[in-house]
Amino acid sequence: MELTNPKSQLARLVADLEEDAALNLVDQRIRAGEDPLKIIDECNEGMREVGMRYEKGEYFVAGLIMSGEIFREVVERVQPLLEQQAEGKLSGRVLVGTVSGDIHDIGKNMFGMLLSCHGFEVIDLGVDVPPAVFASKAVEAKPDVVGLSGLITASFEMMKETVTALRKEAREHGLTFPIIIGGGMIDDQIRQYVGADYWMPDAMAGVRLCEELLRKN
Ligand code: B12
Repeated sequence: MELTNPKSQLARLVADLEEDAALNLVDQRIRAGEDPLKIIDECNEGMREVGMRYEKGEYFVAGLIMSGEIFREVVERVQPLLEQQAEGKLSGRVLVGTVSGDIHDIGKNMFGMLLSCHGFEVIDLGVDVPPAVFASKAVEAKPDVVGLSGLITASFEMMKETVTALRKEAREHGLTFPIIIGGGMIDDQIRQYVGADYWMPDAMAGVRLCEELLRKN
């Protein structure tokens, strides 16, 4: 198998779907006191490589599923460390979900987990959430921030519809909440297209933005 992006050993093991070896290495690095966010970043890099191999036809959907399972197990291992490091001073409510038609939830779950570790109340609507459900839940929960996740191209259109539905309901009910979008392919051009207020490249940056937005209010 060709290695197009052999940056770190952990990223390579995830990319090669070497579950046991990857998890053993994660355990070792946790014992050595490494920053859990660095471990997650390297796994993320491995996941991107899995996606590239899938695009090239070197992996099939089973490879995507396997990589998702490895990532889930890594998160299970680092989550207690992240919880220990939790700063949790501010409190605010964040409504999160993956938009309609998209079932990717690893990044969204990570955003939610890090928010909880930083003292936020998280209302997670899950995956494949229709725009109308997002909008009605926002009216019910009155969140301080709404975060939409989407990883596939088709999600951009759905994010746009979701932002429109959220803004309409917010106007009608006198609510104001900023909308942040995130997911592997999101950039500022997509943010503009979708009409969201912000986009963030990773979950931790999203948490910092939520903290900043709450401080401003
Ligand atoms: C694992 C995986 C799957 C798993 C998902 C398991 C799960 N429970 O989520 C399964 C097998 C289900 C899957 C299915 C499919 N997948 Co898939 N999948 C992936 C893969 C390899 C990794 C995604 C991942 O979890 N990465 C790790 C997480 C941590 O990264 P992340 O989600 O980007 O999140 C980070 C940031 O983006 C951010 N973030 C994410 N959301 C949010 C939200 C907010 C508000 C904020 C602030 C931040 C934030 O925080 C995270 C950490 O920093 C990607 C490859 C890739 N490059 O992303 C393909 C990929 C996304 N999949 C792809 C495809 C094509 C599919 C399928 C259509 C395959 C098929 N033929 O069935 C289906 C789609 C099903 C659907 N309708 O949604 C394509 C999409 C291409 C496109 N242009 O649309 C990709 C890019 C692979 C590729 N290169 O071709 N997939």
